[in-house]
Amino acid sequence: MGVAENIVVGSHVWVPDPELVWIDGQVLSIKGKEAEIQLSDGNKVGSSLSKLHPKDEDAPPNGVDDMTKLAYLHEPGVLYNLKNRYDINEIYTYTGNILIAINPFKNIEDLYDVNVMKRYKGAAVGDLSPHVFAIAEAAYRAMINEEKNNSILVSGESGAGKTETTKMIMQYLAFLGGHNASEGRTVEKQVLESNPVLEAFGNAKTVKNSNSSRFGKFVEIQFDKHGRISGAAIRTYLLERSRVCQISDPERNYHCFYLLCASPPEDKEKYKLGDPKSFHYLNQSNCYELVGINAAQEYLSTKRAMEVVGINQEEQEAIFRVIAAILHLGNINFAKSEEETDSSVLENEESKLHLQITAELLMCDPSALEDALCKRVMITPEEVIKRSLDPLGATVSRDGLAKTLYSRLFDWLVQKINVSIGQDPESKCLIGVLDIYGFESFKNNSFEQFCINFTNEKLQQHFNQHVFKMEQERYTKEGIDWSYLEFVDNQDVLDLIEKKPGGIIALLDEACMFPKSTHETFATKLYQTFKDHKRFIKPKLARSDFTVVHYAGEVQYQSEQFLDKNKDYVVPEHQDMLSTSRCSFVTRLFPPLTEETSKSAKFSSIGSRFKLQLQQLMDTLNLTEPHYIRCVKPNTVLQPAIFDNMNVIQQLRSGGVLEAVRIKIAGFPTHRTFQEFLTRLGILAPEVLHGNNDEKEACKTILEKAGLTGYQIGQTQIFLRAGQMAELDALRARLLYGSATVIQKHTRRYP
Ligand code: AOV
Ligand code: MG
Repeated sequence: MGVAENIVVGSHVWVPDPELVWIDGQVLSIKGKEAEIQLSDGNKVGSSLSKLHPKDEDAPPNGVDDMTKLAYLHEPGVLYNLKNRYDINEIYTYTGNILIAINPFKNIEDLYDVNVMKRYKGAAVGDLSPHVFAIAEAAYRAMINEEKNNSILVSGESGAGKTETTKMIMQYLAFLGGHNASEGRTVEKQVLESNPVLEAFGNAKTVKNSNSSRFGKFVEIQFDKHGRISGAAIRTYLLERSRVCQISDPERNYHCFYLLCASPPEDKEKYKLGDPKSFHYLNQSNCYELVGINAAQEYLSTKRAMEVVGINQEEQEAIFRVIAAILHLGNINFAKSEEETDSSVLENEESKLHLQITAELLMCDPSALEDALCKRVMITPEEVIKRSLDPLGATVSRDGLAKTLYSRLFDWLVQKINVSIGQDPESKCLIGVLDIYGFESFKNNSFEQFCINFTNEKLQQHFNQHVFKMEQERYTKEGIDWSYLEFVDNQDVLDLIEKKPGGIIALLDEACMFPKSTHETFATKLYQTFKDHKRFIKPKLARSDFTVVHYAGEVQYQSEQFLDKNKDYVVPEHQDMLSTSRCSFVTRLFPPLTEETSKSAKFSSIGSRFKLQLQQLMDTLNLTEPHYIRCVKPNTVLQPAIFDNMNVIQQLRSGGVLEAVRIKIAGFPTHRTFQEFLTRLGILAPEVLHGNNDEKEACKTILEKAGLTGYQIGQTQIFLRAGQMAELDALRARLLYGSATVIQKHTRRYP
């Protein structure tokens, strides 16, 4: 039975709207399959009945704290429930076990202070209002009681609040599993202080978020048998490398560059730094400062955090020397050589100076640095020749060196933090917290988006399996049949991407290994291989673009840079030059190549390595009891108190929230205790209410009288299929008001 049958003249309905997505109104008249509707904004519109959804007039004006309490679980119901709550600063809402968090873009007073933590300690989910602490509490209790690993998976688009949410979770876990203040530099302090360090080096301002994480992160917090934090391990995923040498207005490079430029005079002197505007890697954008952030103070607090996580003064100095060297490196420019054609020399005195300083900071030989930037060694059977690069080639070489230096530095930081926090080999259990990039679809989508969306497909599969399992368990507990549940899987998209052999990543690796490949030959290969794949589309008119039909929608990828970006390749000349540095920190970043590694290091596939990392992540997650938090960004202007329906609904669709709702709808989305059911619908069979004490029987009679089928009666509750509550309400409305007279009657339908 469709929705249309439940809608009569006088029904309150949700009508599709191009701007608001859904708008409410009341049906004025129905002709055939068309309805005329009086909208709440004063307009009248016509709409096909099949497009309407019934609106629950009895829904509480401030919303319900769990979507499953909605009488009608459908898209407009979900959307407006969130909106009504957001308007009164209730940013958290459950959908069953999933927490939805809508970014308030302002500090909500007393939302996270220690008294709130104390209240949530020991409370069950649902006892108190929805909160990120309630989820962390549930994970901790489950871990202690069942001695099982748990995980909390935080997702959402850029700027939705994942990182902030993750920090709240870690803070709460440190509160529960912390040590005495007298114990000094404790594990939990180190875990918490790893955040500002990683943010300084791995976050940057983007158009979507002024503190955007440019890497994915999984933090495993280990606990001892007393439930106290005893160790931790941090894994990071795919840091964005291109940002180091290329930014566009109004974005910024990684925070650490600006912090260092704002360091005290003696440090600036030491690192030969000055105005950030003088560095090419920073002045490609006009944004140097962040609103509300004092870079000089941040520099000092980052150093303090580095100290806490065990990075000593000497190491800090080496790190900042490398950071400064990267800035100077970016200012080395090349010009055509007058003497040799197709070769390059340093452009001018200024470039020579920057080369000198870069070499000094990296503690290597300036002429070796110049050679590494401008020349390539060619080994022929007869001799070894040095070939010069043209100015463009030398610039590419320079940027490559900057990216390699930075990404090695970042990996070093992560590893160092891991070593100094330490793993607890005797740990009983752990809680993993995942802060990973959400689904992305831009005008231009490259290899990064491809990897990010691949991650999301993986997590979506995990999510679906979990939601599905939870529903089954709930039904089994009530002793009802769940054979209705249909499981929709995205395995086909995953196969398209990662299948070996023959998936997109495998074909990309093949292309990278074959010297004559171009992005065009790669794209052609994709078109041929997947011409009948229903998740793959060759866009009309496209010559090298391809579209993947992701669970969250279609994304068109530009293949131009896929080959380049997939190659993790350190130029041997760079490697050789840096491994001779007099600075032990730099040589540690570039250990000399052994015969073995130098061969295999020729081409290492970022895509394949990422796939492997993801598989390891999934294996870890599969051994845990997961908890999900879906962060939502209510607007694109990053302002408080603006709830943009269109934006929110897109995220609910792509973030799997509506998918979870869909799985619920496929089963028995509405459940009511016998008592609740009778209160609302007793009027449909008044005779059963008199003289009959068996609530279950009374409910059964009402359902039979209404002519419904397919519902289930559990031990304590009635389980209705989607739309059945609306049908019952429509019957009740007819009984109460007759038919057309209902128009304009806004009184509650029953006392
Ligand atoms: P993200 O992690 O999801 O984006 P963040 O956690 O960095 O997003 O949040 C972005 C900004 O929103 C923060 O800098 C805060 O200003 C604000 N914000 C987020 N959550 C809250 C909250 N609970 N209360 C108050 N303000 C908040 V990205 O890493 O870009 O994908 O890559
Ligand atoms: Mg983040």
